[in-house]
Amino acid sequence: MTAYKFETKLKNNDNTFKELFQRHPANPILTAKNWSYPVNTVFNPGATIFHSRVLLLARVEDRRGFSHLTKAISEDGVTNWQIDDAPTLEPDPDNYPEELWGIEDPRITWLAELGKWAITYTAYSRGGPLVAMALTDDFVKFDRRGPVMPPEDKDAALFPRRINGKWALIHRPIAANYVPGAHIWLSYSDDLAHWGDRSVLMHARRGAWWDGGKIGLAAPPLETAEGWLLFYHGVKKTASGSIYRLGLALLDLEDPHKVRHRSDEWVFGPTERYEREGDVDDVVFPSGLVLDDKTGLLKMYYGGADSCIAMATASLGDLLEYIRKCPESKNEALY
Ligand code: BMA
Repeated sequence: MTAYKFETKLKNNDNTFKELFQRHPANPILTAKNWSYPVNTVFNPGATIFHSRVLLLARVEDRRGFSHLTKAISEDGVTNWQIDDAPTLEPDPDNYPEELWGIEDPRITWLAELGKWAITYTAYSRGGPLVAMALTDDFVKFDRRGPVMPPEDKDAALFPRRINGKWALIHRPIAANYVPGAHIWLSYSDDLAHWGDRSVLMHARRGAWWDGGKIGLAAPPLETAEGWLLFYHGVKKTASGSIYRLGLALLDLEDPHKVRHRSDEWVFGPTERYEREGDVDDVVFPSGLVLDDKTGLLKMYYGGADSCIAMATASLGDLLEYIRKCPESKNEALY
């Protein structure tokens, strides 16, 4: 019989698991109670730096079950949030029919070339969830670009700059009634409107894996000297529901289709009460990152159990040291 070989890449000297992310003691940092109008839940926020402050664009679910986006701004990214007292970006199904059942899960990318932020979000259309995009330079007025990918597709974000002359978009289509599995794709465009050169970037693993069956982008890809750091969620189906956790991968800087490394184990998962119990139990859903260039400290914003917004910090150096030790990715469809 062969010995059990798996060894975590994250070990303390006493053989316990060494956490890469530290939850903020003030978690959850935002809940429906912080809103000045009645809402069901707030969760899964996009994040960016806006005028030297942390700006979150929260997914807010109203008491019909439909979502809209509302911004919250804070100096330290933890306390004293200034929250808009009405939805910042509301579904507009009269002009954008794909937004019939709401808009969800925004990811924010600063596009220096355009001097604008791109917000990629899920529009919940009659035909299923699809990827939509809006541009803004002030988070007050939004220039909607409509559907970018047809249903079913979500968990999308742009890379912050062109790669080999083209914009690149990560997204996650699902082929219903076909080979089970939801995988992360990469598509390219010259003009942010017409997308092509599509291919699978990373496959969901199968069987017992923590990311067996379904994966999707978490926060937008982060450019580092060693490659694009990819934060992705993996879903494990269990008898009592699904568990949403976070994994990491490192993509080649100039050819992001090359997955250099991929973590075998998850690096962040639901353990706290506000992550384990809520409208959807056992979900951490990171969707926004803010990096302090001077200290290398990352703030990761995430939804907890589809019911609150929480934050955890990590050192970018630690994340890179970890992912470097992870296996080279074979990017195979079957594990
Ligand atoms: C996913 C998305 C997320 C949600 C998660 C868990 O499919 O819809 O918005 O947080 O499910 O419910």
